[in-house]
Amino acid sequence: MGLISLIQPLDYESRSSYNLVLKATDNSGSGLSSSANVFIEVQDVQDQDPYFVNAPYSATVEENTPAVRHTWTLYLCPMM
Ligand SMILES: [Ca+2]
Repeated sequence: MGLISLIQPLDYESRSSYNLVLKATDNSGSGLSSSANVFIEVQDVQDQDPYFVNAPYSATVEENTPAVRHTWTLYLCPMM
Protein backbone atom coordinates (compact mmCIF):
# COMPACT_ATOMS: atom_id res chain seq x y z
CA MET A 1 0.00 0.00 0.00
CA GLY A 2 1.28 3.46 -0.87
CA LEU A 3 0.33 7.02 -0.24
CA ILE A 4 0.75 10.11 -2.41
CA SER A 5 0.81 13.33 -0.43
CA LEU A 6 1.65 16.97 -1.03
CA ILE A 7 4.72 18.61 0.47
CA GLN A 8 3.38 22.06 -0.49
CA PRO A 9 0.13 23.47 -1.88
CA LEU A 10 -0.33 23.22 -5.64
CA ASP A 11 -0.79 26.30 -7.80
CA TYR A 12 -2.83 25.86 -10.98
CA GLU A 13 -1.35 29.02 -12.51
CA SER A 14 2.17 27.59 -12.13
CA ARG A 15 1.42 24.04 -13.20
CA SER A 16 -1.94 22.51 -14.07
CA SER A 17 -1.05 18.82 -14.09
CA TYR A 18 1.47 16.23 -13.00
CA ASN A 19 2.23 12.83 -14.43
CA LEU A 20 3.82 10.56 -11.84
CA VAL A 21 5.42 7.21 -12.48
CA LEU A 22 5.07 4.90 -9.49
CA LYS A 23 7.27 1.90 -9.09
CA ALA A 24 6.65 -0.97 -6.69
CA THR A 25 9.46 -3.39 -5.91
CA ASP A 26 9.23 -6.72 -4.13
CA ASN A 27 11.29 -6.66 -0.92
CA SER A 28 12.40 -10.29 -1.23
CA GLY A 29 15.29 -9.38 -3.49
CA SER A 30 13.78 -11.32 -6.38
CA GLY A 31 13.96 -8.25 -8.61
CA LEU A 32 10.22 -8.30 -9.20
CA SER A 33 8.75 -4.87 -9.82
CA SER A 34 5.95 -3.09 -11.56
CA SER A 35 5.19 0.49 -12.46
CA ALA A 36 2.08 2.58 -13.09
CA ASN A 37 1.38 6.11 -14.20
CA VAL A 38 -0.71 8.49 -12.15
CA PHE A 39 -2.00 11.61 -13.86
CA ILE A 40 -2.92 14.37 -11.42
CA GLU A 41 -4.92 17.32 -12.70
CA VAL A 42 -4.89 20.44 -10.54
CA GLN A 43 -8.34 21.96 -10.33
CA ASP A 44 -8.40 25.72 -10.88
CA VAL A 45 -10.09 27.86 -8.25
CA GLN A 46 -10.66 31.61 -8.21
CA ASP A 47 -7.69 32.89 -6.19
CA GLN A 48 -6.57 35.87 -8.25
CA ASP A 49 -7.62 39.50 -8.10
CA PRO A 50 -10.09 40.52 -10.82
CA TYR A 51 -8.76 42.86 -13.51
CA PHE A 52 -10.26 45.57 -15.70
CA VAL A 53 -10.41 44.81 -19.41
CA ASN A 54 -8.95 47.49 -21.71
CA ALA A 55 -8.22 49.92 -18.85
CA PRO A 56 -7.65 52.83 -18.47
CA TYR A 57 -11.07 54.21 -19.36
CA SER A 58 -12.16 57.74 -20.16
CA ALA A 59 -15.51 59.48 -20.35
CA THR A 60 -16.71 62.91 -21.38
CA VAL A 61 -19.32 64.89 -19.46
CA GLU A 62 -20.47 68.33 -20.55
CA GLU A 63 -20.10 71.09 -17.98
CA ASN A 64 -23.33 72.13 -16.28
CA THR A 65 -24.71 68.67 -16.70
CA PRO A 66 -27.35 68.17 -14.01
CA ALA A 67 -26.16 66.20 -11.04
CA VAL A 68 -27.93 62.98 -11.74
CA ARG A 69 -26.46 59.58 -11.65
CA HIS A 70 -24.54 58.65 -14.77
CA THR A 71 -23.42 55.11 -15.24
CA TRP A 72 -20.83 53.61 -17.47
CA THR A 73 -20.36 49.96 -18.07
CA LEU A 74 -16.88 48.70 -17.30
CA TYR A 75 -15.85 45.18 -18.00
CA LEU A 76 -14.22 43.29 -15.21
CA CYS A 77 -12.89 39.80 -15.61
CA PRO A 78 -12.08 37.35 -12.88
CA MET A 79 -8.59 35.89 -13.12
CA MET A 80 -8.90 32.19 -12.69
CA1 LIG B 1 -6.59 30.00 -9.92
